[in-house]
Amino acid sequence: MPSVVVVGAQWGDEGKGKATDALGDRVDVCVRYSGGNNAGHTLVVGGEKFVLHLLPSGILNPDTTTVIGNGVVVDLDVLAEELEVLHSRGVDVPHPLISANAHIITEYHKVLDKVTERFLGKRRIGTTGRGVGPCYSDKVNRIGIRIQDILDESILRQKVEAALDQKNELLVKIYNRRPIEAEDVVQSLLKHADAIRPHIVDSGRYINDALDEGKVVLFEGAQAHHLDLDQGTYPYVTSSNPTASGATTGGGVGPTRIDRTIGIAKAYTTRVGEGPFPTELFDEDGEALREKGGEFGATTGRPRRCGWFDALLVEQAVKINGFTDIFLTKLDILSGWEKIPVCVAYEVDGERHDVMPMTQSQFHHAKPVYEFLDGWSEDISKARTFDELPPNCQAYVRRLEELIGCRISGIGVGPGREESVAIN
Ligand code: 2SA
Ligand code: GDP
Ligand code: MG
Repeated sequence: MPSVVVVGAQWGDEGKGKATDALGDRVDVCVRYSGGNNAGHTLVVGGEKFVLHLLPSGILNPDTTTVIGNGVVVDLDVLAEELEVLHSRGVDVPHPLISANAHIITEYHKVLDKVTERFLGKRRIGTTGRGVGPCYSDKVNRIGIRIQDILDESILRQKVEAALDQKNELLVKIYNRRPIEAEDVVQSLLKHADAIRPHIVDSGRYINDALDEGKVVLFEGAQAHHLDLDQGTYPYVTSSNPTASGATTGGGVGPTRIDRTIGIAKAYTTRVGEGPFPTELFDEDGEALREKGGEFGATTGRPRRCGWFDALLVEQAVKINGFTDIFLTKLDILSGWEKIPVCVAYEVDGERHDVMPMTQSQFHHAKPVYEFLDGWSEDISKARTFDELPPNCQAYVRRLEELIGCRISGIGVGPGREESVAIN
């Protein structure tokens, strides 16, 4: 597998971190290609839990070089803190390489993220409040601050001042807040200059050179297909492109360089933040999934909304991303239900839809049509081969494969690095 992209197939938190880490011993270079520290990727290694926000999930593999790609937005305080926390826990990881073209999340992005959400009130997106959306909008508006700007103090100052001319108008006049001082922002960024300078790279060249040398490169997505700015449930999305094609723009490689795209799908569905969710449960089953699955935001701690597996959602992600295979996570959480509902179609205003409807208003009105699959009661966390899974559990996996139109090549049966079933 010379190059592989890992993408969330639902609304995030499918277990991308674990899947990325588990592939680790075969990976030479692990690249984060989108998002920022809105992500929370959980790894459990030797019984110890690590939650990474900005660091690529390959970082715990000693032979893997990690890269923060140009498509990522970087909060330098968070980067320094994440490395420090790992070091203080005795985990001696090297500093990741950082793309010179990655954008920097500043104080004013974080303030704007929070005040905009408050201003939107009932129409809020439910962001993580990490400044991710405002940072990406500055990138698109061509007033962003990039990692390379740290290398030139006078350019950095000019850019921060130009951006703040605009932001302070907004903060003071619309949001009734105090203005932000440009010099405070400049100094808060410059204090990281010495630490990051040796690690700044032309990441596109670096990654393509690695591929030319036959190295294995893994592109790690954050968030998920249905949170993608273009493909997701807009406007309830994040401000980047987590989909597989985002790995090419956010990693700086051409589409011909990608060999495999793995979709990570949870055996049920969760969502955090606002937005439509047809199979969402408001009853004791939803509560049980949240409790058993530990479904709380890995960044904000917010309770995740929980519901049954929605095959239309994942089938859409399979189609648009061109997944070569799916890794199905958290199947162990479904042990104990007599019948497990799976959404196989929607009913929208009396009409049946076998694939995701085209428009936002149809999707908002979609009612799930369920097929009820037989459950199993056994603990499956010790299973390592498909044959070791109970027959009903095997049948659940096979039925999902049919419904989503994609091969399931692996199954997660627990949070630990080793707790997986490989299917050949
Ligand atoms: P943002 O902050 O601008 O990216 O928020 C926009 C929407 O994207 C959602 N989003 C996420 N959804 C699931 N998981 C994410 N990471 C954390 C986790 C979430 C947390 O791993 O649990 O801790 O709350 C993530 N990041 C962004 C977000 O909820 C908005 O719907
Ligand atoms: P990510 O954002 O996609 O990396 O996922 P998160 O880390 O936010 O959430 C996934 C949660 O499920 C984490 O707590 C993981 O440790 C856990 N997890 C991942 N795979 C499995 C699995 O197969 N079984 C169980 N029980 N937990 C898992
Ligand atoms: Mg997460």
